Amino acid sequence: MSVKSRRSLLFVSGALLAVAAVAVPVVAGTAAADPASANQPRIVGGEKASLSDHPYAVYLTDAGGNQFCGAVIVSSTAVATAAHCAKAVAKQDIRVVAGREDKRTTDGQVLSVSKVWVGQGYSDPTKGTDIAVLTVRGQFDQRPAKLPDSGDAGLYAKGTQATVLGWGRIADGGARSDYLRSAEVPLVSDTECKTDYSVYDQRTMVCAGYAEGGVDACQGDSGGPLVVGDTLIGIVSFGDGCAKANKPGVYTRVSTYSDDIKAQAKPRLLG
Ligand code: 4AZ
Repeated sequence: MSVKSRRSLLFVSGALLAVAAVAVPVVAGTAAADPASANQPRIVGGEKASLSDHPYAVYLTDAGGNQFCGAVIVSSTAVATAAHCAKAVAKQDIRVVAGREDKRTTDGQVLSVSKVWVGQGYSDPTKGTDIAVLTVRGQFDQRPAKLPDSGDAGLYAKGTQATVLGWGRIADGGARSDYLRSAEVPLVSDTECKTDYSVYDQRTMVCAGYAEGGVDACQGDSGGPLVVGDTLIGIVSFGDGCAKANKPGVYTRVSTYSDDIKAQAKPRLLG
């Protein structure tokens, strides 16, 4: 979520208002020269993506079918998402939509949620541990993303090109994207991200984006995947606006939570 919208979100109690505040996409934006839009995400790029390349990309809706976040399949019965997404809507109202590239269709599956696990100690995206696992009723038809293991530290090297995926708003103040979109963003070093964000914590977060801005995740992409190949390395968490120079997207560092995610993702007899 955006640093600036976070404060207002804390005072919103209604689920629908929370959805509206959380909800907006994957953007490739430019820091607009137009002063009227300089402070808002300006989505000028990114591209339509295919679920045949990224079948594990899913989105979350409320009971009314309004998309409010992304998520990613991690087993036949579970998705990972951001903790701030899991907490935005009551468990009984969360739906996981899988196998649907275009929100206007009825393709794929809509599954309800039987269990919500939130990372231990989570309080706020800027304090880290913005991770949750939702167990669904039923089983996904799509294959899961891979989780990083201890041998995958190299995936987090500065400059690694990663892919962020999501369904979100793609025009300044406009409607969210009907289609899944993707953008390629390079990973940023811990030292650089710490200069960009004083709250940056290299144990629980990782940053991606160009110093000049222009390509980024944005509101509504929260909870969605940042992948290298089919390996999930990040979960969209927060940022200062979207696609601004020296304000890369901040993602939950999935490798820190691989064991927790695996434990939660195990198919259970009951659930
Ligand atoms: C959000 O509000 C959000 N530019 C997600 C990602 C970013 C900013 C805001 C990163 O969901």
